[in-house]
Parts: sequence; C-alpha cells; structure tokens
Amino acid sequence: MNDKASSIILGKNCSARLYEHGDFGGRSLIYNERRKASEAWGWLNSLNDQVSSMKVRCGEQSVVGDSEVCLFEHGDMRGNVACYGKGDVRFVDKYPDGAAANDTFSSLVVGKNCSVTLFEHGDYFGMAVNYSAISAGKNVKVNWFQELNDQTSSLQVRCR
Ligand SMILES: [Ca+2]
Ligand SMILES: [Ca+2]
Repeated sequence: MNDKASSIILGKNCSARLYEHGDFGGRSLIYNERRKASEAWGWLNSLNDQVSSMKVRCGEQSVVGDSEVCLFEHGDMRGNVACYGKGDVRFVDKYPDGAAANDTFSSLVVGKNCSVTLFEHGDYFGMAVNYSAISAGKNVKVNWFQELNDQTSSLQVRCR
C-alpha cells in the first residue's frame, strides 16, 4: 500500500493507525469506525498519500502503544488525535495534520506504562489533572473529560 492509501473501511470496534513512513515511523494518524467519513478523508489527505505502514487492532487491543498517550479532539476517542511519548510539551500547538490543538482535547488513551498530567495553561500553569495507567496494568481510556475539557494547553507524559 506504499503511498497509495486513499480510503479505508473498518469493522466495528476496530482502529487503524496510519504511519507516514515504513516500520511505523514518522507522523501517525488514528482512524476508527466512530470517525465520520468526511473526517477520514481529511486525515488521509493530510498525509498527502504518504502512508507507508499501518496497524489495525480490534476489540480490547489498542493501536495506542504501551509507552505513549493519545489525546482526542472529541469525546469517545473521536475527531482529530495527537499522540505523545515520554516528555514535556510546553504548549499543545497542533495536531499532526496541522489543525490547532490548543483547548480542544476531550478524551484520551494512556498507554499501560505511562501517566499524563494535563495543564490548563501553557508552561504547566493553571489547573492540573493526572491520569495514570501504571497501576491498572493496561491501557486506560477516559471517554470524556470531567475537568479540563477543551482547556488543555500543556502536558507532561511520564513512562516507566
Ligand atoms: Ca473537544
Ligand atoms: Ca488552555
């Protein structure tokens, strides 16, 4: 499928993760059956036909890795998505497709080796909320933020 992806249809409870480079490298986008077809087109177009590798997972398996955190624009893991490995992000600027990400996150998946702290303002100021998957021993989903919905401006990801 090298550089030929133009559409994708997924079964219920399945997600696909498309990567810019081979061997799951470069920018990546997550697509699932909850996403509207129009959004999916935007996603694929944003990669400019550069998709070179892909993972598909169904049921309890997740396309979110053990050592990363993925944050979604809408509730229930819908809309645009930005994934971060271990480290600090002083300002949540853009999604991989270039759309503005500040003050948009509404749901997330935390990889089982990680925790994430979300901050209301840039540079880790303001209200902070922590989500950890480490004690759960598996990826943790938060379907809708009770706090900091559409407010996150910086974050810190810690992984063991
Ligand atoms: Ca949102
Ligand atoms: Ca904010």
